[in-house]
Amino acid sequence: MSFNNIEFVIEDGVAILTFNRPDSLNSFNAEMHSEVREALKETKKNPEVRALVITGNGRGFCAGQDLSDRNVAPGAEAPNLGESIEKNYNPMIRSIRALEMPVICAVNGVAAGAGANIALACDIVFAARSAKFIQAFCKIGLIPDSGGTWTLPNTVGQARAMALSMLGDRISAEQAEQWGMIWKAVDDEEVKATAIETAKQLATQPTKGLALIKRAIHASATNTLDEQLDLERDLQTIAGRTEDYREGVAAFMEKRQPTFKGQ
Ligand code: T3D
Repeated sequence: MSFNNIEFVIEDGVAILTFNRPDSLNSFNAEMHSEVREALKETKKNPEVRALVITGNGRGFCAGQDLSDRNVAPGAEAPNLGESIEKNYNPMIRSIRALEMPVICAVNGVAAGAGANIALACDIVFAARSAKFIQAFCKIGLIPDSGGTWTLPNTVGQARAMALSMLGDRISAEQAEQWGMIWKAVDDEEVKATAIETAKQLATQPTKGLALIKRAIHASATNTLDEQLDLERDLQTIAGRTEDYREGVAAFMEKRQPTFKGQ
C-alpha cells in the first residue's frame, strides 16, 4: 500500500500508522482522511494484525484539521463542518474505538484540535515528555470534536474538561498523565519504541479477550452498575469460549508459557 500523507507498515502482528505531513504538524486534509480510512480498514480485515500503533512524523503528532483547506474569505459560503465531521472525523473515531484489538498511541509532539482527541480515543496513550495536548477549537470558534466532549469529561472530569475546552490551554504530557488523560509520559526519544514494543507484546496476547475488555470499559461510561454486571456476564461467556482461554488455563495448569493465537 502506498500513501502520500501517512506511512503504514505491518510488522510482528502490529500495524503502525504514522501521520506524515510534518510541515503542517500532520494536520488532516481530505486525502489524508481517505488514506487513514484505508489503513484502518486494512488493520481491521488483515487477520495477522493483532494491535495498532498510531503516531506522527516530525515535531507534531497532529494539529487536527488543515485550516488552509477552509475557505473563510469574506463573502464565501460558510463551510458545512458537520458534513466534514460526519464523513471524516466521526468514522475515524468510531473505527478506532470499534477495532477488536488494542490501539496504542505514541504522541510524539503537539496534539491539537482533533489531533488531541484522536490520541485520546486510543486505548493506551504514551506521550513524549515534550508533547502538549491542546483543545485548540475554542481559539477559532469551534467546539471540541472527534469525541472530545465525551472523552474529556469521562477521563479528567467536568471541571477540567470545561476549562480545557474553553481556555484551550497547553497541557503537558506529565500533567495529562497525572490527570488520567493518558497512560504515561515517557522520554521523547523512547515514545515510539515504547508504543511499538507494548503493541508487539499485546499482539502475542489473547486478542479476543483484549477486545472484550475494550468493549466493557467503553460501555461503562454510559451503563449503570446493573447493566455493566449483565454485560460482564455476556462478554465473559464469549471470552470463555475462545481458544485462547482454553490455552491460558491449560498453560497455567501445565506450568508452561501459553501460546495465544488471538482466536
Ligand atoms: O473543519 C472541519 O472539518 C471541522 C473539524 C475540525 C477539527 C479540528 O481539528 S479544528 C482545530 C484545528 N486545529 C487548530 O486550530 C490548531 C492550529 N495550530 C496551532 O494552533 C499551532 O500550530 C499549534 C499550537 C498546534 C502548534 O504551534 P507551534 O507554534 O508549535 O507551530 P506553528 O508554527 O503554529 O505550526 C507549524 C506549521 O504548521 C506552520 O506552518 P508554517 O508557518 O511553518 O508554514 C503552521 O501554519 C502549520 N500548522 C499548524 N497547525 C495547522 C497548520 N497548518 C494548517 N492547519 C493546521 N491545523
